[in-house]
Parts: sequence; structure tokens; C-alpha cells
Amino acid sequence: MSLVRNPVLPGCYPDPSVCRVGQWYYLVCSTFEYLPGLPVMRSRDLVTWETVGHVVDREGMLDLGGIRSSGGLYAPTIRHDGERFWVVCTLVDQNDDQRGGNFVCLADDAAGPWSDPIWLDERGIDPSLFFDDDGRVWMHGTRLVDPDRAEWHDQTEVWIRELDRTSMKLTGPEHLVWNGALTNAVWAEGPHLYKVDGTYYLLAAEAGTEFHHAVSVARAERVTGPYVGNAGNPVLTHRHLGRRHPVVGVGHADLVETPDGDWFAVLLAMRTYGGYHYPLGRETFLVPVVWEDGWPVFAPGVGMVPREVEVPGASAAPSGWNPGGRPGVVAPSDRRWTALRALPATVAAPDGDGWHLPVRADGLGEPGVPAFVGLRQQHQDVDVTLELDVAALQVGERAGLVLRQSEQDHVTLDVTPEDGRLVVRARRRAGAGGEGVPGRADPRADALPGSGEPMGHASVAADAGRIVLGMRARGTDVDLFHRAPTPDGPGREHHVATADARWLDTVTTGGFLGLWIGAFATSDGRPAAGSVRVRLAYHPAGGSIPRHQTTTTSLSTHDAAAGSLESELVSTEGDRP
Ligand code: 6LW
Repeated sequence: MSLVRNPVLPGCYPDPSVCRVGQWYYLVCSTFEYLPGLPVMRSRDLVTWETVGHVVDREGMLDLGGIRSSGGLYAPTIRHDGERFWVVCTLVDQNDDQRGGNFVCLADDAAGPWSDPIWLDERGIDPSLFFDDDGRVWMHGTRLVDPDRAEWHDQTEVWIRELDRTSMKLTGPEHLVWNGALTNAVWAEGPHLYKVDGTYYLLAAEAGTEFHHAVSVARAERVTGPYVGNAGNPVLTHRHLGRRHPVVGVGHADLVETPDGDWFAVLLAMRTYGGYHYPLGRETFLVPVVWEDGWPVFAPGVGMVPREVEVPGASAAPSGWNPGGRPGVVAPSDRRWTALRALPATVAAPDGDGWHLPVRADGLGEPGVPAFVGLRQQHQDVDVTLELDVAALQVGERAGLVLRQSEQDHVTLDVTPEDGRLVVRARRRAGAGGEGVPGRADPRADALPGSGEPMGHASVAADAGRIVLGMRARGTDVDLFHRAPTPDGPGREHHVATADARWLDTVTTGGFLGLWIGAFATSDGRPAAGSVRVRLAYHPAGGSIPRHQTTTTSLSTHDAAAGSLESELVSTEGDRP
């Protein structure tokens, strides 16, 4: 028996769905406007996960062009029918409900190749699949109730309909089976069907994917219902624990049975820090489940998401690096890399352990395809450095680091050639989102649509053509710095500005995402001619990862400053959730 620390997938891995094939578990999550989309993660023990591929990994498979942040790929489900893997998902364009929709992709091997999307003629989101033991396939999903029938605002209905696996079309009558356990429950969603000991179970989230999020369950004798809710619904939530609880927003669960007959749920929740904020976004947690009186009991005896979960037979490996990766330079082959609305290979080319990034006219403030490659921020305390070779960057172009929530909300630290020197600037772009955060909603931010509100700047001699830009996140404080490496050493660090990650989390901004950290290069709409070489290093620090996983790594000269700080902090590591 191993004690495993939650979350099992730290960082923005929301809407998890899991299935088991033999000894292996497979899990997928939402990826919104980032590509490659829908990572397929594999595990032997539900604890240590590796990304084996992505469902959407080819140019032309899906068109994400113009889709705004927090649109894109929502809430996939993964299942196996005994022969093939099936992933069902929704492509959402929040500005055009005629675009996108629900689709299925198929694969013999979870690592791919996955088929092109097969579109299904059904509105709504959060599709799921159930393979009954009589060979029939039942699709289900959720959608807003038509306004003329809706009894309350944001009332949704869970539908079930048969899928003909030969024609891959929905067939027969539709069955509306669920609107949530509670009257006035908004967004009954993320439905999944199971059959356990001859009874059909419907698991669904409700109350929206934020503070009031909850898991409810209903059961029926026939797959099409009628479904009767559990008297104890919701069967799992953290909303009664208040906003000071370290884990909030528990919901969107999917069940899986181990080969030994134990049951677990994967679900999403958020870890708060810096007050009621969760900059890392919605993460994947593991919860034990037992069956009592024909109903699933989540986290028996505890009734909330445990900080540590007992997983029989699990490897003792902690989850700090799931799904793959290690501290240090993130090579282009690393599966953590993503780009915006295009594959990383569309905007950048591998160049040793870094990327060659040609400047693009598209900026970060519009839903285009900017020169951007980035990865999730998975640790609250982290040092990120971006080494840039800017010799080929032109006047009027800028390149650097971005801490990104969305087009509207991000912080950049970039460098631009000016008058024979390099000017480093930190800027904050703030949309019209939330309120109540100190220092937020400065009206000047909207007056600078292209780049954002200045936060700090510095001027550096340009002779070396090489500069390091860095972010040091300690909780919600994010220090932005630069240094100019010399042949003799990493160069002295200069602080440029301090950002507040609370500006960028969805409590403030709205939307569905956690933070991404990336490299970008833009000419802000003007014709682009230059390029940069970038090399990004990611080092968790302090209490972000379990102590026994923090090993000493060999540090290159470039990362020496970040590395020494990391080792200092390891010894004072706290017991952060
Ligand atoms: C997803 C919905 C939700 O489709 O958020 O947690 C949406 N729930 O089920 C996007 O992640």
C-alpha cells in the first residue's frame, strides 16, 4: 500500500476522464486553445502518469483558428470497446455556436495515430460513451435546456441516445434523464454512465466548475432511465468547507475499477493560495470509492478529497512531475510543449535543446497564431529562465517570456533592440474580467491593446546578443528579472518588476484555464523579419514538490542562479497542499 499525494496531475489538467484496459489506465483532459490537444496519459497504478500521445496532433485535424481563450477542446471522455480506443470531445467557439460541435476519434493504440474527427449531429458539451454488455453503444452529454422549456437560469439536461457503430450516427429516440440532483442546480454536466452489478449509474457534476462544484449520482434499471438520484446527493463537494479550504471546486468525476476490484474516481479541483485564488487552475485528483447499499461512496470515512490517497500496489513515486518531465531545460521533444491554435512545429523549429522561433506579426493579445511555445505552470513555486539569442531580432520586434491566462490577461517580460541596446520591458495586460484584487483594473491597461500596461523596464548593452529573462514564482508573487551571461559566468540578476499571479487566475479573469509559461516573439502587427533562439529551463522550488522527489540536478551555467536558489529553498520546504 502506498500513500500518494494529491493532485496526481498538477497544473491545468481539468475534466479528467479515465478508463482501464488490462493492466493499464488511460486518462485524457481538456486543452482548450492549446495544441497538440487532448493529451493521452497512461499509468499502471493511477499514480505515475506519462503522456503517450495526443488525440489532436496533426495539422488540419481540427481548425482552432480564431477561437478565443477558454474556447476550443472541452471535457473529453476516453473509453475502450475491447478493440479500439474512443475519445469523444467538443470543439467550442464561444463566439459562434454554429462552429465545432461533438466528435469522436478512434485509435488502435492510445499513443495514436488517432482518426480524423467523426462529427456527431448533436448540440451541447461533455459527451461520453457507454458500451453496454449487449454490444450497444450509448452516447450521452449535456446541453442548456431550450429557453422556452427552462425552469431556471443555466438549467442543463443530460441526454442519452444510441450510437450506431457502423454508420457512426446517433440513432433512435433521445432520452432526457437528468437536470442535476438539486432544484435550481446550474450546469448538470460531465455525465458518465456505468453498469455495476447489473444496475446503470449516471455520475454527473453540477453547480458549475467553480466554488459550488459537486458530484451527484443516480441509478436506473435500464440504460435509458428513469434515473433516481441518491438521497445523499451531492455525494462529493467541497463547497461546504468555505473559501479558505486548501482544495476547492471538487467535481467532474469519472470512475474506474482496478483489476483487483477496488474503485477510484479521478476528478478536478483547485488548490487555493494567496487567498481565494488558484493560478494553477483545475488539476486532476484521485479519490477512493467504495460501494455501499448499491451506491458509490466517495472518500469513505472522510467525505472530502484526501491530501494523500492509499493506492494498493502503487509505486511510491510522488506526483510532482506527472505526466512526465524533469527539472531543467525543456527540450523540444518534451511532450509538455504546446502552441496556440497550431502545433508547436508550425511556429517553431527544434534547435538543439532550444527552439528557433521566427517572429510573427500576430501578438499575444488576439486569438491568432502567435510565435508562442509554452507549457503549463505545474508548481506554485518555480524558477523559469529563458535564454534568448537575439542577434537576429529586428528593430520593432520583441521576444521574451509570458505568463499566460488568455489573450486578455497575461504578463510579459520581453526584450527589443533599440538604439544599439537591448531594452527589457515587463508589461501586464489586463482584460475586463473580475474585480476585488488589489492593484487590478487599472484603466490604462485597456488603452494599450497590443502590449499592455508597463510594469518596469531596463536597458542592457547589446554586444553579447544573448540575454536571460526569468520568472521566479513564490506563491502568487512572481519576480521578473534579467541577466546578461558573460563568458565568465551567468551574469548578475536584475529585478525588473513583480507580478501578482492573482491578476491572472480565473477567479479574477473568468475562463477555464490555469497558467501557462512560454516564449514568444512578435512584431506587433508589422511585417516580421527576425527570429530568436530560445531555451527554457523549468525548476520547481521549495514546497512545490514532495521532498523525496527533489533531487540534485546538474545545473548548466545558465541556470546557476535559479539552481542555487532552488537548493536553498529545498531545505526550508513547507508542507504545502
Ligand atoms: C467543461 C465542463 C466543465 O466542459 O468545464 O467542470 C467545462 N466542468 O464540464 C470546460 O472545462
